[in-house]
Amino acid sequence: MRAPLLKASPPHGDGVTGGKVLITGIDGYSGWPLALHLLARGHEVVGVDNFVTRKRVREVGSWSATPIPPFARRQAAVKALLGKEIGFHRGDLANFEFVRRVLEVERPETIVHLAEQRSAPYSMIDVHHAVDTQVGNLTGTLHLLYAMREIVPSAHLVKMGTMGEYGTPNVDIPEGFFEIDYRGRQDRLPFPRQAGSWYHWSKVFDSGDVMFASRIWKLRATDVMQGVIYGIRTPEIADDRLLTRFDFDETWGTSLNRFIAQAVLGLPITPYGRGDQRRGFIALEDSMQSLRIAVEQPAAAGEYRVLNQFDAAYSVNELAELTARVAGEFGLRPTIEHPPNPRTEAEAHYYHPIHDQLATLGYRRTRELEDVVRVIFRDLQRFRRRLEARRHVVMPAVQWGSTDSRHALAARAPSSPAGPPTVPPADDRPEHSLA
Ligand code: USQ
Repeated sequence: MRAPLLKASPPHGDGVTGGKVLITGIDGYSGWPLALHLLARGHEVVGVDNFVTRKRVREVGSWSATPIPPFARRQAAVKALLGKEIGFHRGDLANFEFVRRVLEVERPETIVHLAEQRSAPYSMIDVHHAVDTQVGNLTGTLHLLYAMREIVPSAHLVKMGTMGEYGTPNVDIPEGFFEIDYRGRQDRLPFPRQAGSWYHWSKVFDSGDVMFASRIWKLRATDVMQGVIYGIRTPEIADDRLLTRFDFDETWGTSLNRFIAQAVLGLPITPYGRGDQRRGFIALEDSMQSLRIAVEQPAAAGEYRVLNQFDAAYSVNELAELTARVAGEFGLRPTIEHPPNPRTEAEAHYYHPIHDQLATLGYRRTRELEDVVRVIFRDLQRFRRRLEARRHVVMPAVQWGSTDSRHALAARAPSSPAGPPTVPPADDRPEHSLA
């Protein structure tokens, strides 16, 4: 069933009047805060989602630490607290007719495409999860590209990619392209991709498809090479009714978010293996700022623009130590343990990606890592009961070296005799009739 399409209220906010933005994956960790941020900037926002992230997180026995109400209640909260409306179409990008219909009805100026399976460990569970990830992600992107070409050819596609497409080469990582001099000839070529999971490879293939479509059809496209995002709050998320999801289990939680949840739970903080693997990180609020900048300063017709989006690179050891130090301020004394690395990845390597383009477009870092970590601790202490109920899904089970981790996942049992609640609180019930 499709939620009624609402008419957006006239733009207001801090002076910026934006065009209509369609966010695919609006119910997700990034999609929801982006919707709130763009509304505050005066954009009209319409979303698409099939609620499959909620379903997949339940599949691995977890839930968001923050309670996430059904989407209609999220829309109602936006109306009550911000006086704004978010249009919404429930459906799956795997259905090309659905994609066409949404673009025909909405005719957005920008499409921010976030509706993809976003977990590396989930894609590594077994062959079915690998196929589900790659087929689903590529199908959705191709359907969007074809429908854009046909219906809104001058719209701008902001596509969520990942820094993980590049891997960890022993040279600097440019923003998408590099100049090469080979056997006496020169060219500007896409920088080699060396992804580290089936999920990350799906983003590589997506990037190729978006680059090709922008070339043959003169589409405008920005491919955002997103680093690891951390945090719960943005300026628009002051009221708990507007919270975004916060995953902490092994499959859906990302490293720093997980480390803080582990500290709150009294579990060891888990930098995998040696812990010197480095990644680029960015606070949720600044990630929203970057995406908004990409929306408001679109790529030119036929341009395939690549933005590396992160603020600073940290090793997971550095993040673990910082987490343990800030935990002390909250009376917590977590230990740091190094479980055998479930992933196949370099654990000590050169890492120097360039990230200049967003700054050129006006991006400025506004959040310091340590401050955000404190805010997360404060929030997670309030949601401790929900963390406790799922503490058995925190430690790693999915092994990159195995072709089938389903049994390891299924073997995880609740550690408390009471186990997790069998009936979630009313505000966390899944959306009905999931696509
Ligand atoms: N790691 C640990 N301990 C943990 C969890 C992770 O040491 O408990 C390590 C991993 O081995 C890896 C690093 O932390 O070396 C990053 O892992 P992550 O789970 O924080 O992030 P990742 O799996 O790479 O994926 C996340 C998002 C994905 C996004 C990506 C950006 O789930 O959607 O594309 O970050 S990036 O990492 O730059 O590719």
